Amino acid sequence: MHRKHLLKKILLTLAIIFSTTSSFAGDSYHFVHLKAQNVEERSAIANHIPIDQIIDDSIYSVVSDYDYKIIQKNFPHFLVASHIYQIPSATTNENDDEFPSNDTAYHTYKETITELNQYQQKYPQISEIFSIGKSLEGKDLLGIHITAHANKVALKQNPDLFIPGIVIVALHHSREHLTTELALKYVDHLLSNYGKDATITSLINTRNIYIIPMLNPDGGMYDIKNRSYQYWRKNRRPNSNGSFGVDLNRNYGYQWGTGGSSNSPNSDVYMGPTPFSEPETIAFKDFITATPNIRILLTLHTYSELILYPWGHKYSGVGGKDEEVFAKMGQTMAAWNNYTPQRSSDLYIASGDTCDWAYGERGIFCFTFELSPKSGWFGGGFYPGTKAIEPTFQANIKPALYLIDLADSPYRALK
Ligand code: 0X9
Ligand code: ZN
Repeated sequence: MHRKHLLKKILLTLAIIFSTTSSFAGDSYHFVHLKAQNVEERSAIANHIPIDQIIDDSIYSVVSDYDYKIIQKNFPHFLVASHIYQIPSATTNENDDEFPSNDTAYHTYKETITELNQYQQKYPQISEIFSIGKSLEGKDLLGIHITAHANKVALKQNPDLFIPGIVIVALHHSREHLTTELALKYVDHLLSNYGKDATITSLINTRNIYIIPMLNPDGGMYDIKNRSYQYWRKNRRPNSNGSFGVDLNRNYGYQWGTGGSSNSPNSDVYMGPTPFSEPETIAFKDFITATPNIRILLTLHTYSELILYPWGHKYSGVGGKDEEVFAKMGQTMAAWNNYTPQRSSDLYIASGDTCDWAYGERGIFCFTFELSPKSGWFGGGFYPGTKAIEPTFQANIKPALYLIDLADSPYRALK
């Protein structure tokens, strides 16, 4: 980037950060820039804080006060720069169950449920809402099952019938709202093209497609509290020490707590007191376990534009043919969305994530997409605005159709 232009952007960003500082401030967050030379150094950092973006030897993250103190204490030599951001507290009586005014195109929990209901009403022959359980605060964890009616009838008669399944799940992390939007766009595109587009018609006729747009609705709605973004990541579990939240993507029970997560409840990468301590991860695990036809899982996160696959808890790959399948599928999808395909642990070690459990325990070919933007501080990071929704869908529809297609046998990817 041109130097002058870069300087202008930095000043603008700082102006935004400081102009949004309220005199009735709530929590503060810190935008941090760290330097780490290699994956081992990054993994050491990942034991304490989330790593949002890696560019060469730089790490960019937004961290809570608590996590910032941990960095200052443990990694002062890695810290290059930081900016404090004060989250504005409520100053009006505005309805807090709504996105900030520029982003009302994003769906709240209620709007998501309404949307799913409307789809079910409009397309009763090929869609059905299902619930996998309840969130900690008691919200229904809803999904939509897309398949031809004939499949549902056949499955009822013979539950052992193999109709290949895929699940797409969004919003493990509260602030990653773009993932819910992509999930809803997928639903709309699939349903509205049935009987019109030959590929989609055939996929709906031959697959069980499960889409769960909000696995962490408590966190997602907390993140838009007072109609200003809270930079919230975890669920809303009241922890024993008075802090809140477990990182749902560190709470799965495969090699849980073996690196890249924290046992401190205050941490933004808190693993929880035990594996599967949270209603949201339990519900998702139980749903997968009860749906053995699922061969492929896509879990949506933001940001950085990456396609990730196991392992996440150790540096090696899964080995054998499966490793080839993961790599080939990753490369194929990357050609469409222009994201970077890689093993999760090439970024940093993290244990207890969805994909390590899904593959390690259930043999499911599981991918994590880190959606747009590519860049944090200057690209919008977790809050890229309404303008990011449509391009993110356009970039990721082909990868989704490819995954749905391969759900009968992911090994076909190698043919
Ligand atoms: O750290 C995470 O949970 C994911 N990134 S995010 O910025 N959305 O929080 C990535 C998980 C990838 N898994 C491993 N690196 N093990
Ligand atoms: Zn995430």
